[in-house]
Amino acid sequence: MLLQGQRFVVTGIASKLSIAWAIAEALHREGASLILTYPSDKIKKRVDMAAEQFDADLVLECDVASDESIETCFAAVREHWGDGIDGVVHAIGFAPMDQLNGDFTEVTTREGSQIAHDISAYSFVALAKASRDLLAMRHGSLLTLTYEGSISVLPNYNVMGMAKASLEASVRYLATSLGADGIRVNAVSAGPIRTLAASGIKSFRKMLDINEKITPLQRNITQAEVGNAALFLLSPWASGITGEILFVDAGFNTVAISEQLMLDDE
Ligand code: NAD
Ligand code: 0WE
Repeated sequence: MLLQGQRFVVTGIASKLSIAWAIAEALHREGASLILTYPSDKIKKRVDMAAEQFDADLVLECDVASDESIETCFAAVREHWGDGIDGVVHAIGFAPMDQLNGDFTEVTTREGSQIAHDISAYSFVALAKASRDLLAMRHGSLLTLTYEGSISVLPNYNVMGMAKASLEASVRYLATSLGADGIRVNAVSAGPIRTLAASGIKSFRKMLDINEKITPLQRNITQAEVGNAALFLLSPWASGITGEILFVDAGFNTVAISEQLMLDDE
């Protein structure tokens, strides 16, 4: 019970496969109290299921495309936990589907780029603004989820790579801005996992197959492994860590040419 008596707001649950579901599960397992959020009525049912399973205090609407929705959400959080919160989890990413299939230069548009950056990167700053006072009261922390596509190129990740690079820079700027308030800001960079956000991505299966040939651990990672790393960064055990991107990718980012791919070619 690492987090008994601590309070977290978790965004980004859309199904049992969601990374946010596994983070909520890990936080709940360690005794934390939770508020869960959903972006639209379509998703609410799933979040209600999670709320029941993890004994959440509240389920609130929070569409990060709208400042008003974010403000209303955190007003309700403030109403419930007026003396502060210990953490906010941002597990949100979105680009229009047409941006994620095909040649980067061809398929990337101004509108697609704006949406990807707004929902996937700026929204983290927006959540930081809305939760700053509550986090400062208990020296809490912010956590987001990113992906290797911010640094190196993967087929079809396209404008999401730009948005994740922006998100990772925001982790560092927020960490510096909020450090004086005792608030930490970190990210987990997760390896590929089959979630709703991976469905509809052309040849995602193939990506997972190739990934397990490249990683030092010779396998893909699980949602639960991301949940445990997230739990650590959100916990007092990580009190000296801020502005950090922690890879939970079975070592993928450390390898340039894998032994396995050399063997396959012989
Ligand atoms: P997911 O589809 O389960 O989660 C994405 C979430 O974004 C959903 O819950 C969706 O409701 C939410 N969302 C979209 N638009 C929103 C809006 N306007 N307001 C509020 N919420 C909105 O998929 P996931 O893989 O669990 O993704 C969670 C995070 O993890 C994303 O940031 C994603 O980029 C990141 N990530 C995923 C992988 C992977 O391979 N699945 C790897 C690394 C990082
Ligand atoms: O960040 C992500 C998911 C990004 C994502 C996925 C979708 C699918 C549904 C953003 N927006 C949408 N919009 C939709 O309409 N990941 C890290 C998972 C992911 O997505 C990829 C990947 C990987 C890995 C897309 C192409 C290539 C690899």
